[in-house]
Amino acid sequence: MGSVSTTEVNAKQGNLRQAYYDRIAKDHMTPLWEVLGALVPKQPSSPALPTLWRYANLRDQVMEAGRLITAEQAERRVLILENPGLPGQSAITQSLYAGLQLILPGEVAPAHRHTQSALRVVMDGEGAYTAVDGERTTMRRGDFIITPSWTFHDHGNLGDQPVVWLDGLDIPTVRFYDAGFAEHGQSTSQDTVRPEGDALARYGNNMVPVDFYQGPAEPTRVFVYPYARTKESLDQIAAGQPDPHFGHKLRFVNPATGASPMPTIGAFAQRLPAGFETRPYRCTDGTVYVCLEGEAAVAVGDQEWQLQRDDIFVVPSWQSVKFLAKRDTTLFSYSDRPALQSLGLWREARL
Ligand code: 1HN
Repeated sequence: MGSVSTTEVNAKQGNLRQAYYDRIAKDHMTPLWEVLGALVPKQPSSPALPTLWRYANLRDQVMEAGRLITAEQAERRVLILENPGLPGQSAITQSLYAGLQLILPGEVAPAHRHTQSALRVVMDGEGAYTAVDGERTTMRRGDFIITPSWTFHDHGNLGDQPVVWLDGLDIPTVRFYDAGFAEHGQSTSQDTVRPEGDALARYGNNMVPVDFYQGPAEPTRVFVYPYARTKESLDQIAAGQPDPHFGHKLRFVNPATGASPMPTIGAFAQRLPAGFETRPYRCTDGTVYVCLEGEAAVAVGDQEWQLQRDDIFVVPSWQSVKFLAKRDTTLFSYSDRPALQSLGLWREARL
């Protein structure tokens, strides 16, 4: 009797298994042992790629869109910043969306609401407003504005300059949970029911209305965090010692609870003094950064960029990030950190 080699035994066993997999696939079953390692990785390895978008190019491209379609025709005239590792998914990380929106003088973006939560960071131009549930706010550079889940919102440009902002939404998160609802408003622009500044005065000045008690998961009534205030805080704390990993970094909160302004998206503002180099850091919340001021070298995983004013980049989950500021640099960032934290999935490593 000739001996059978191990290779032959393995080949035969492989064929038998494959035939079995093919049979059970017809009944919608598949073997765990073939995918277990990929399902339960030792550490995150996001398909999202570290990516930089230069503002000069973004602006040229969105201005061209301005010649091709009106804001009203488009409903929202936005170029999606799509992660090259997530093609066709309208996603910048697995859980978040980013887009650059343009509104030209005289245009309106009609009122609607949806269960997706949104934030804006104003980048360019003056004279536009966003209205959230009946109150307008004038959009100024660096302002962080939110439209929480299911709040009516519309935009308009009453000035004479194009206005550009970054939109951040939890679109992939809401899609993952199959929880998307949307509807149009009754009119193109909402009727104003409160004067500008009302919400900030009532809820954003270390006080709340006497009979106001907020549920823990409710979004904040403060829907604009003016850059003037953010900058004032950063300027002040920058007189002190920077944290080795963060420089001077603050997170935006719902002032009534201390929680994130919205449950699915967290936002941060950060100052890196000229010449300061951060130690490498990573965390499980994939993060989108905007360079509001300054100039810095940034290393994300194996990528390195010379960051200029208004450039946008993404740090996927568990990729290390490290900065070297060439000048005093101010960064805005947003991520899914509050969602991960409330699910017990947030981790960080200070390297
Ligand atoms: C949206 O409502 C806005 O209100 C911007 O400006 C981008 C992307 C997808 C879905 C809704 C806005 C959006 C969006």
